[in-house]
Amino acid sequence: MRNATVLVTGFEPFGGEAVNPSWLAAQRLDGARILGKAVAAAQLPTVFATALPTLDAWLSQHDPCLVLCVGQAQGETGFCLERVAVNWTDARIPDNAGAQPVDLPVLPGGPPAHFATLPLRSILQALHRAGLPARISHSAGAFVCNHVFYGLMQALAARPACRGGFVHIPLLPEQAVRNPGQPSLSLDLVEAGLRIILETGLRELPG
Ligand code: PCA
Repeated sequence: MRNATVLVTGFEPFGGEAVNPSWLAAQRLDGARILGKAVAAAQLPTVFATALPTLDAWLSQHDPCLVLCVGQAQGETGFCLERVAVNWTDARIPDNAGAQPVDLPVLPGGPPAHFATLPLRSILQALHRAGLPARISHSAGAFVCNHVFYGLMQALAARPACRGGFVHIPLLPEQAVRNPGQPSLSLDLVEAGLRIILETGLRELPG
């Protein structure tokens, strides 16, 4: 059956961290079935030069009906449902290949911004009903996550049957121990929230 796959991506650890909860949580969903759709998880490099080619390869391989990219955001207390990806890069730290692009577009000549096509309001309400902390965010930053979110939505413009979006998640409790004062969320709760996001997104797919 075509369009039966859900693609969830997470990132490699970056910025000196040993783990990235986005990948640990995505991995837990690999092989799951949600509302009859098979979930495939893929890891993206936290590298400007290779993250989008890697994502494109996964899109071609799976031809998904829904894509959720997940990234870690230190300082966040809950799920940040990203509304908008901007065509701009301003890396605060080097990526995992040592590149630190500043004041450069993601896609020269591309539109200034792309919006997520997931039903963010319904997802927010579903997360809150489950007692999970969540908000809608209007900036995914200007590092690799925004870069991937922008590239994802640019790619999905050519795949109108596929909906997509990006969610940032907090550090894990074990990461917060090494980053005193930073809020955190357990991997179990992150996994539970991602399942809710995917289920709500699938329920509201057109057709
Ligand atoms: N977070 C970074 C990139 C990889 C990740 O998990 C970001 O917010 O851009």
